[in-house]
Amino acid sequence: MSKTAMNPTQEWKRSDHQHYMHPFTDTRELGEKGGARIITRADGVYIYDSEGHKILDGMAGLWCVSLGYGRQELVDAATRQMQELPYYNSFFQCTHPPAIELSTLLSELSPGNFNHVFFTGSGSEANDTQIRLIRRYWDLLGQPQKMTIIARKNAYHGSTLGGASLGGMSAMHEQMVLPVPGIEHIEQPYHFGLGGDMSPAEFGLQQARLLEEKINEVGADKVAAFIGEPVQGAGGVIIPPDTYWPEIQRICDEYGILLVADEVITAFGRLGEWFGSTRFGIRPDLISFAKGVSSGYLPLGGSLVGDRVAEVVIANGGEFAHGYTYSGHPAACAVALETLRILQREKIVERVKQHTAPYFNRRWAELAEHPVIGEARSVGLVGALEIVQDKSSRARFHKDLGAGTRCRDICVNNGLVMRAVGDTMIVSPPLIVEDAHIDELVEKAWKCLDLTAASLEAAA
Ligand code: PXG
Repeated sequence: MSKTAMNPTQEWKRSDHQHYMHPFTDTRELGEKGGARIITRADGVYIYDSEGHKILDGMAGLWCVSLGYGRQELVDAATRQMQELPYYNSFFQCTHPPAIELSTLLSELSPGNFNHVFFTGSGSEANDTQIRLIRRYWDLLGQPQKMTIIARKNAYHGSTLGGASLGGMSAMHEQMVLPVPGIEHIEQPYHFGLGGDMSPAEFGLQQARLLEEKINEVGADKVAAFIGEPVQGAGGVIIPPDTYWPEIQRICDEYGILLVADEVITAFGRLGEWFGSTRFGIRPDLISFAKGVSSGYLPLGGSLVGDRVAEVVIANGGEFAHGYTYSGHPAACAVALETLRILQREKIVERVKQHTAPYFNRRWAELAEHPVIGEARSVGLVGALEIVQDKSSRARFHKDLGAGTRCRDICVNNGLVMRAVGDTMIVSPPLIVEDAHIDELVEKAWKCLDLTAASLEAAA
């Protein structure tokens, strides 16, 4: 037996620290604090680390493993496709069955005005594609000055230059000269954080009307599009009040600007519908997708192109000078096809809507009773908890106490993946969770909040 096989964890941690630059990580600090947890296998809704700990995956990987781990059909779909045709491109008048079948199925599943798909390898590339499509659209219509895209603060649209520019993460902008020209940001519909004493309904309208103000500030003749996640995910599961999206839709319609729904997290059942837009009454012109389309088993993303844009860019626009080596990768498309067929066959989206989400929403709401929780909100199968020092004033713990990361670390050490965004804890479990898993999630979360409260008290 090799030395590594005998005692792999320490060896792996050392090599990881020396060679692997992790995404969104202070690599030096991680090494100094004992290194990364090494996940070696997973099954169903549980992941296992190299030291044998079993951990409930409350985040479905990174919002993506909708069908849970160990689905043999997905492995078989990838294997079959890799044996048959592991790679070919669709650039130079070629195509292949998985991309044809997947684009056809996506057109069937998406809202009625969507009939075309552009494939990418990720959600970031999907949003870069949207920028290219939006600008091409207005250019072809003879209005090239209409190039400003309005997005929101604290939105997450990816890590490429385009994605990070559309996103409203100030830490990302600070590390580059971002956003790229022609992207503006308005404030987000975060009621708990920004709503003060306003009712959610009033606040939703007020935040939506910021779009109208921004359009007038920039000049309606210069604004091309608005982009938003139906529910902001990485920003902390910001669920807009029900008044928000209808008002955004009204404004987009009135000014004739394109509406892009970034559904990288919210599509394919996450909110109990095939698309989160349906849940919020959004009628988008373009939809970005990734993650759940392939259940995270292989990387795949894309842009669903609505008829309004397709009519101009595809039917009458000539060559669209844009594409990736892995656009429509055959194995990724085969896995995505099988993912969508499993969702259909096992009626998982309907089950989430009728049973799993209502049960999760009910149980999650109980966490609002915890002494350090200022709000427990959820929609579909995403949820957030606001950790506060004082429930009535919503005052936070001192920043230096790092309440969120403290809670996250306590959770993972007690068998639960729950992510921290500042002092907001978030979950997004696999869509296939059973009631018993939801019970386990809520019970572990409560216990970990107790431990967090005690630890904060000791540290204060
Ligand atoms: N749009 C949205 C709404 C996303 O959530 C992307 C685009 C980019 O997708 P890719 O495939 O390029 O990563 C995302 C990705 C987090 C976290 O910490 C969330 C994402 C990615 C990484 C971390 O919650 N979302």
